[in-house]
Amino acid sequence: EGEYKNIISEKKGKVGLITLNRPKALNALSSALFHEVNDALFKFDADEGVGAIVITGSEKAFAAGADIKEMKDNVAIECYKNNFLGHWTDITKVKKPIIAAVNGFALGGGCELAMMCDIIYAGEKAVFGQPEIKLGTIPGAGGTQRLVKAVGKSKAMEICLTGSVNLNAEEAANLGLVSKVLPADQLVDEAIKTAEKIATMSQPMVQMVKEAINQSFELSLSSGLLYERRMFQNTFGTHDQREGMGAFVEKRKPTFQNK
Ligand code: CO8
Repeated sequence: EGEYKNIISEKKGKVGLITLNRPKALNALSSALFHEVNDALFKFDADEGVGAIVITGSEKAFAAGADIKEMKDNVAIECYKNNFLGHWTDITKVKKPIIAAVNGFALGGGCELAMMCDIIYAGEKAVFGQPEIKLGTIPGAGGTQRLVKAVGKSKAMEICLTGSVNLNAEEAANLGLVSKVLPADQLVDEAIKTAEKIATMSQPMVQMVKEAINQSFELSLSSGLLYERRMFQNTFGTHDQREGMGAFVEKRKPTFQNK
C-alpha cells in the first residue's frame, strides 16, 4: 500500500491481494522482495477485515526463482550464519488461507513459493519447474519436499534431477499440484472469488481447517485424526457452530460472527 518497491499490496473487499512486481527480473525473489511479501502477509493476517489472501505475479511470470544475481557470490559459512533465505518459511506461519494465482513461469523458488501457499490456481500458460540443478545447486525451499507430496516421487525426481522437465498447467492439474486451470485473463479474478467465498465463512473455522490439513503433513494418521477430532469437538463451544447448524435447520442463511 504505497510503501513497497517490489510488490503491490491492496485490499479487494475482504481479500488481501499481493502482486509481485519486479517485471524486469521476471519477479525474481530478491531478499527485499521476499521481506515485503512477508510484511504484507502479516499485515493481512492481523487485519480483521481480511479473510483470505491471493498472491500473484504477471502474465509472463509468477516468479522465475530466487534472485540468481543476488546470490551467485554467496559464501556457505555466511549463508549458515545468517540462515540465508530462512525467512521464506515465515509464510507458512500465516493463519489465513493463501491462494497462489500462477500465470507464466513458476520456477525454482517461484514454484516453491506457490507450494507454500494453500491453494494453487494456474493460468493456461503456467510452467512449474525446479531448474536449480542446472545452476549447480539444489532446491532450498521445498522443491525436494513439498513437490514430492504433491506429484509423487518419480515425477519429483525427474523434475529436480533434470532441471528441465517442467509441468505445464494441465499436467500440474492432473498430478494434483494445482486445483484449477483457467484462462490467463480470468485467473486472478477467479482466485479472488474463491478467496471471497472463504472470507464469508466463520474465520476461526477457516483457520482450523488450514491448521488441521497442514498437520496431515506432519503427523501419523492416528495422531492427525485425533487432532482433527479434538478441534471438531471444540467447535461446539462457538457461536458460529450454533448459528451455522441453527440456520440450516431454520432454512435460512447463517450470519457468522467469527466467535
Ligand atoms: N534471478 C535473477 N534474475 C532473473 C531470474 C532469476 N531467477 N530469472 C530471470 N531473471 C532476469 C534475467 O536475468 C533477465 O535480466 P536481464 O534483462 O537483465 O538480462 C530478465 O530477468 C529476463 O529474463 P530472460 O531474458 O532470461 O527471459 P526469457 O523469457 O528469455 O527466459 C526464463 C525466461 C526461462 C524464466 C529464464 O529467465 C530463466 O531460466 N530464469 C532462471 C530460472 C531459474 O533458474 N530459477 C531458479 C533460480 S534458483 C532458486 O530459485 C533456488 C531457490 C532456493 C530457495 C531457497 C530458500 C531457502
